[in-house]
Amino acid sequence: MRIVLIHPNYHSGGAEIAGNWPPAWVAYLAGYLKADGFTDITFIDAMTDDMSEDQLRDALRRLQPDLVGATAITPAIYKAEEALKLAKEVCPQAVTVLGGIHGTFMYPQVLTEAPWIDAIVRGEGEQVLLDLVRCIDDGNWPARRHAVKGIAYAEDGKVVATPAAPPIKDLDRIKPDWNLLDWKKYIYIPLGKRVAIPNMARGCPFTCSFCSQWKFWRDYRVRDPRKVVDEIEDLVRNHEVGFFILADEEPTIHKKKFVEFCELMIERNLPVLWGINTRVTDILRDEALLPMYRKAGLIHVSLGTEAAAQLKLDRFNKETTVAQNKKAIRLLRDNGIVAEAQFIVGLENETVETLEETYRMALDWNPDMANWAMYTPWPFSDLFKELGDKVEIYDFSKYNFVTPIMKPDAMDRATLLDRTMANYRRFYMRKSFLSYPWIRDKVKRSYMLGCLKAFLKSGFQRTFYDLGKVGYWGPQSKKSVDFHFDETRHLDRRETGAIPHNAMWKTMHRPKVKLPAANAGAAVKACGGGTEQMAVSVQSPPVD
Ligand code: B12
Ligand code: SF4
Repeated sequence: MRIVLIHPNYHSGGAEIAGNWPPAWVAYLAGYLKADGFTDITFIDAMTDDMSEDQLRDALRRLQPDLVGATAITPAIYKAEEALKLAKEVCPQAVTVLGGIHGTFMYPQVLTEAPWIDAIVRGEGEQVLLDLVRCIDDGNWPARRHAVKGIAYAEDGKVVATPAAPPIKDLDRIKPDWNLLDWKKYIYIPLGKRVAIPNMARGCPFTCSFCSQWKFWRDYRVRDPRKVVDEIEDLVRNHEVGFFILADEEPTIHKKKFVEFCELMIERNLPVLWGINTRVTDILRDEALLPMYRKAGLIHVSLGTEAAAQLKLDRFNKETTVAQNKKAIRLLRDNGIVAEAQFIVGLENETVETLEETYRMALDWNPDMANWAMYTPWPFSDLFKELGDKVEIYDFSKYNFVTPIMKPDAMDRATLLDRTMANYRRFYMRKSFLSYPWIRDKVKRSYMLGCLKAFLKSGFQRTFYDLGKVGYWGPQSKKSVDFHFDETRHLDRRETGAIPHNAMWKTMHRPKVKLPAANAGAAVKACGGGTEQMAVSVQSPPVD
């Protein structure tokens, strides 16, 4: 049975400015299928290769697959739908399958607007895809598709969702196949080296209202660190990978396993640097361990410092959080680790003054890097429901952290973009002249200058924040900025076929505990979560 997996050709000027990144989903799915004997798998990276529709069509015509699978995060959904439409046209006999976060929750809408998609795999993909492939291979598709857990499909004009598949308990059963990727394409610009995205843990015990990752994976699970380090050794030795980020939501939550991971990295002494996203509180908790983390190769930590403050300014004691954020940044920097502060901006209560405040905070905390992401209301997040009709744009292709989806009450979207760019300009101008060139630590200095190079490249190419696409050339161009929203796209909350649908979907989380506003603050975590949520989760992971 021939399987083709496609990463759709979607681009947006955020994380991509740092280089071409390899897709982890392909390696993990392919490895799982291959272990069961389904070895005829080809991967088409239409994104990295910037493939036109004709090129994709030709490739599919040549391959004549039996199954075509595409991935989709929310902003890539239309590109994924188009890729599968094209697959259906060229190979009508092939079963077309969509996976990834958007279809997991939005399958009623997706199956309605893209009827050429035969099945949507909901949630964690490995076991569900394997079951689906077996069903096809046994000649039982579509007659017995209802027996495949964790999929959705359309039948006689109705959307059918089979019961959710249980999360894979032992993640070590998944042996990724990294050989499927053409490694020379994936270069991380700051270091000029090949980059990988291995996955140690899945899920998150927190339940932040603006995030949906905790819902997606449902259960927090972590792999045996030794197996992860083996995988990294393979990536370094056999694929010349020189930098990686962990795909994990929160890699440091399970302290014991994270420490073991770092110790093993030190033991193997691999020529590789790496980065993570994590929480301020974990950095504070691990203060004494930071030199060891750095020795293990950890060079870059991105912190969700201001997310909660922007989202719920009135719900927590900002002083505590500000102090914690500042301290975590200082600790990282003192230990030679690049500290990146993440700010989420652009909610309806954003003003020119609050944006300015984030800039002042960035100066005060003095991280090595700062990032102002536009708030993006994932339609399956809790906050989306709270926002109600304040969300006016349903063109999901712009749900990408760089386009202002919400219009703040006090300013237009172009002003929001302009003030955000002003923060970037001022922050990085200072860093370029007063900081990066003077860093004593050679490794960190060259890393920071490499990051600057990536920024400058995307600035010249006008890909940063999609500035070229929207026509932004500085404050004077504000009036002519056009975000090109497709306003024909809509989500009718009353229409059951269009609203996010969570039938038979259970997470390990119990309902959130509503804390009184006065004491909510002390417990707030970097990404906006809080210890109150940890306390009530059914199976909180060990945090010793
Ligand atoms: C690595 C990463 C990237 C890499 C992507 C590399 C690549 N080529 O894939 C880079 C840095 C380029 C990137 C960029 C962006 N990213 Co990103 N990224 C991540 C991150 C950290 C990990 C994703 C990952 O690899 N996970 C591990 C794999 C194994 O999981 P997975 O992809 O979900 O795949 C599993 C299932 O979804 C399913 N599955 C997935 N695809 C398919 C396909 C089929 C056929 C099947 C059957 C199953 C299936 O099976 C897989 C195995 O279980 C996540 C956050 C997180 N911690 O998850 C954000 C995340 C995915 N990114 C996000 C966003 C928004 C973006 C950007 C738009 C931001 C920006 N403007 O820069 C861009 C878009 C880039 C683009 N052109 O598509 C959001 C998406 C949210 C949403 N609802 O859509 C996330 C969740 C972050 C967040 N905080 O919300 N990103
Ligand atoms: S801590 Fe919050 S923002 Fe971070 S992954 Fe978990 S739920 Fe999402």
